[in-house]
Amino acid sequence: MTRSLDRAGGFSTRAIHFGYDPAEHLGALVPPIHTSATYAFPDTGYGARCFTGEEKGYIYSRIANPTLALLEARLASLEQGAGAVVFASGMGAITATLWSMLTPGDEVLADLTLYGCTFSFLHHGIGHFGVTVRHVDMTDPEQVAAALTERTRVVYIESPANPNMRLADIAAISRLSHARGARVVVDNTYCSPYLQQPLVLGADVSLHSVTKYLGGHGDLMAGAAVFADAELAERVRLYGLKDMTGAVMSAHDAHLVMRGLKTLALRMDRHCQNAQQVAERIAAHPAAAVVHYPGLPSFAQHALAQRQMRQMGGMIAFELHGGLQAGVRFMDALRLVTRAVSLGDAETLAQHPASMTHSTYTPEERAAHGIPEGLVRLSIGLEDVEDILADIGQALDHALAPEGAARGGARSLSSVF
Ligand code: 7XF
Repeated sequence: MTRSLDRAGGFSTRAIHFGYDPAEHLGALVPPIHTSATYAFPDTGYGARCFTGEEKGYIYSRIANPTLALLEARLASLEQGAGAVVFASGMGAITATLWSMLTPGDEVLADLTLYGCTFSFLHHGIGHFGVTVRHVDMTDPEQVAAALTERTRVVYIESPANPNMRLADIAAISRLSHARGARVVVDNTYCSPYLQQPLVLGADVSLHSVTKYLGGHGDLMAGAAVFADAELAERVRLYGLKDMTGAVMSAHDAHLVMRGLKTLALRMDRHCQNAQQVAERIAAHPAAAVVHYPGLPSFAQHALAQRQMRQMGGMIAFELHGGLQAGVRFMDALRLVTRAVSLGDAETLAQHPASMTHSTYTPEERAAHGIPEGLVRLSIGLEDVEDILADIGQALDHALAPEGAARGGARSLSSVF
């Protein structure tokens, strides 16, 4: 048996070695980057058989590429999937997967809170093509059970949800949904494969913005979908990727993602340790009104988080007394922590969902979907925790309403910016 066929080993061992044997590549320790867009056929018949699927050879890199294939095999191994497909972005993964799973007349049952562009794709993208979208509060599996109909093809979840950290019980919702013939798609971006394994919990598809923890360094855009069913993976590759979106990951980025994967477990351990301390510090500060972090005993779904996630993650959301205006004061006072969207980078990042990542919702939609105007989101990085704590501490002190400042909890965005 060659090393490349050896499926044994723990998470990090597979993240570093899975699917690759240097002996098959001139001894090269690091897998080569195959930049070729197209592949030579030894004769016409071989090329034709590749197109019918009788031969498994490479044809064209929008369909498959050896560097991407190695990353796909690694991701499938890490999440115990039957197959994986990688994409040019997380939105590429989400749109290609949903285009492939849904036809006019079908219904998507989605959790209340979703990342802004996912919400936008459902309502202003695929929703325009005869697919109905309904939202229920998936923190309560009973509401999912009551809402499923014979038209429900896809149940769509983020857990923890971007940006408010609400969790969904993936195992319970998968059981309920499968009993009614629906498939469960989980956006696992906030956890990465290291912290949560949706397919092991019973889901059908695990999606990632690889731009985040998997890449890990804020220097690439990429996405991935891991599937429990190899046939669905193939459909997404040959329809959603090849024909509908063309959202192909570049081989150079696949190389960077594999470099990031080698340290995923180490980085996640540190993100989680740092975030736990930061969440506790914010919760203890008089400026804080509410802190959403699964590792806090005050978190409503703390027990579910402990059951479902290996550790409690690197993301925190909170609201301050004084609402939106206090949140803006906090953000503008930050010195080390960087004001930026995205997450999962080495740098600690702070952003304001209502005016940034979730500005695709109307104010009324944000209110109905659990996204307060004053919510602040932190992606806790890998810096020394004392430095993160010091910066956040001084910014919280600053956010405590200065002399004479109005308490602005109910103010609109336009009156603040
Ligand atoms: O297409 P992308 O690689 O940016 O990934 C889209 C995406 C998908 N799922 C989740 C849970 C996400 O958070 C994202 C991207 N979110 C960034 C953020 O929330 O900061 C995007 C910045 S606008």
